[in-house]
Amino acid sequence: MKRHAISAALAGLMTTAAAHADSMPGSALLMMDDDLNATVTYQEFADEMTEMFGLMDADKSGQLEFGEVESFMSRPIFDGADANRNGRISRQEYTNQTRADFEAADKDGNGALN
Ligand SMILES: [Ca+2]
Ligand SMILES: [Ca+2]
Ligand SMILES: [Ca+2]
Ligand SMILES: [Ca+2]
Repeated sequence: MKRHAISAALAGLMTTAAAHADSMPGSALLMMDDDLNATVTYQEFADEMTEMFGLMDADKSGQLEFGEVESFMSRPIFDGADANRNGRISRQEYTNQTRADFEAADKDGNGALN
C-alpha cells in the first residue's frame, strides 16, 4: 500500500469527523478492508490506525507531537485525543481515540463499517 495514499485517506478520515460513517470516504474504507469483504471491522480499522501511528511518529518518540500530525488533524481533534493534555498523544490515548472514532462511525453498532 502506498504511503501517500494512506496519508490522504487518513487526512480525509480525520477531517470529515468519522462521525459520518458507516459512510466514511469510500476510498478510505476500501483501503482498510484487508480481506475485501466490503466491511471494515474494528480489527482492520485498528491495524490501519496503528500503522498510521508509526508513520506519523516521525521522530519515533512513541508519542505524537502536534507538529508531526498537523497536516493530518486539526488542533481541536489533536487536543481531543490528548486526554491528559500534555501536548502529546501517547499510544494509549491514540488507541482510545481510535476506538471512540470507530464506535462513532459504526452508527448501527454492528461492529463493522460498511
Ligand atoms: Ca473486511
Ligand atoms: Ca513523536
Ligand atoms: Ca497526552
Ligand atoms: Ca456498521
